[in-house]
Amino acid sequence: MRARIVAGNWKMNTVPSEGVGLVVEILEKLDSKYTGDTRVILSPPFTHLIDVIDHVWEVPQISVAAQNCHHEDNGAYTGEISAGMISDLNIDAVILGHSERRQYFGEDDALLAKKVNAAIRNSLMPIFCVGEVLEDRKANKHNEVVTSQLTQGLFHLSSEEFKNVIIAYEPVWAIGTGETASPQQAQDMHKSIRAHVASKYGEDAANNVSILYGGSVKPNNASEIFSQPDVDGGLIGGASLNADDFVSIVHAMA
Ligand code: G2H
Repeated sequence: MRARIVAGNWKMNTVPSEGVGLVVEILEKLDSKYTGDTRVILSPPFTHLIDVIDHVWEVPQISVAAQNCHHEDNGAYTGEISAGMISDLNIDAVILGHSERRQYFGEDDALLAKKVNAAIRNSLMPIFCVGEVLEDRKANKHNEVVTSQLTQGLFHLSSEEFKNVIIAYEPVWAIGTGETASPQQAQDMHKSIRAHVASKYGEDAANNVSILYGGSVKPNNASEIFSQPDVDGGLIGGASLNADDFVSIVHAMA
């Protein structure tokens, strides 16, 4: 049975005190010993990963993810953070391949494949993001683009390594725009992603991998998107910065 997951990607928002305030509020509203069926992941900026993990490390169904890591384990890379530095904080996941990293920081599939390796070798679960831009969708190339991102970024992993991967489908045209993929568009893409995983790793692996939807998920549209059979949860941006909204999205997954 694959995991159901709601992950909050705080992006470059919150200073440490605000981040701690947010996690405290989420715990109050969710339950300070939350053991729900939906796994919750919080992804704050690097500066307060440690503060956030301090608040949730004893909560069974809540974990913490970083938003990026470098592809090397150490070295002369001023300003960078390695996967080992993150996992040493008892953090177990990292978001990789987010379209904002691809778009603003020039991260391509070849680099992302190396970052995925760095994550796996340091026991971090990659939350690997894929998604097409509007032109691709208009040209009916969305399936092709997404399958290529998966093949190039992930499919060098062994079957054993692939068991640690979470996939997030985030159509770029729906990110922070207020526009969401329709539940049917999300389902169609998630089904296509699962089929692509099956073609490489087999049916069992495809049935076990969690595929999250991301892109303007809000309390008022989460239930419908999450009710699709191949949607196993969400990667939430803007709405994860408000404890009421985020907790209501977590409940929408139930
Ligand atoms: C997509 C999503 C979270 P938002 O980037 O990764 O953000 O929910 O604000 O569209």
